Amino acid sequence: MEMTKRDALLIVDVQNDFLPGGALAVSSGDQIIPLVNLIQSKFDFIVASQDFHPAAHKSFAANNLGRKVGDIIDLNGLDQFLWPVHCVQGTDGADFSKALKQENWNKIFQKGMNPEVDSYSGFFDNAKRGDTGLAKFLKENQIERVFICGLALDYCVKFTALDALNEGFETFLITDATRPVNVKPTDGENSLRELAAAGIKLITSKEL
Ligand code: VGL
Ligand code: ZN
Repeated sequence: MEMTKRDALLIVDVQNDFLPGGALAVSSGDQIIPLVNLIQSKFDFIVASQDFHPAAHKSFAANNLGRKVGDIIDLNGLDQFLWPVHCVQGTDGADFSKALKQENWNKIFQKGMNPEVDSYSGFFDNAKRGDTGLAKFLKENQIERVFICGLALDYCVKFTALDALNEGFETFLITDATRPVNVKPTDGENSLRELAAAGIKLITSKEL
């Protein structure tokens, strides 16, 4: 593929808590890191998202009396799957993996700071109210195509890709540079099907 100045790489949530040994580990999530590092060399413009919760975030089962991980509650009108405590601001779990190259990043977009709403997408919270400013930043920098990789395919990668498309970017998912958390074993495959049906182009890193 011919890469241009109008292309951006979006690296979603490659943080310690989503890696093996972390609080919300994605199986084989660490395997994408060498690939993400390699892919970065193809791009002049790179942004990363960072899941960055306050300890009191209501998406954590521990902050909902009598609830456990995997329960679904109503959180301010939205169905909320309850997660283990993860990516808490100031903890090692919220940090990017040390194996991940960061020196060429243009900007980091943090999300999930409002304790009353979860935020899977790097663009907007799940209620579509809070805006991280990512779309504006990409547009100000004349970006037209976004290439997405990172964790987890079935949550933050999926919703970031759908919002990117919705914001008018030609959107590519780099399928070998993502992994699903698979709350249900088919979530990963279903996400790929859903993204392709929406008009997101599925490519492998070799095609870049
Ligand atoms: C994520 C669940 C909760 C993700 C973040 O990065 O995919 N998943 N918070
Ligand atoms: Zn989270």
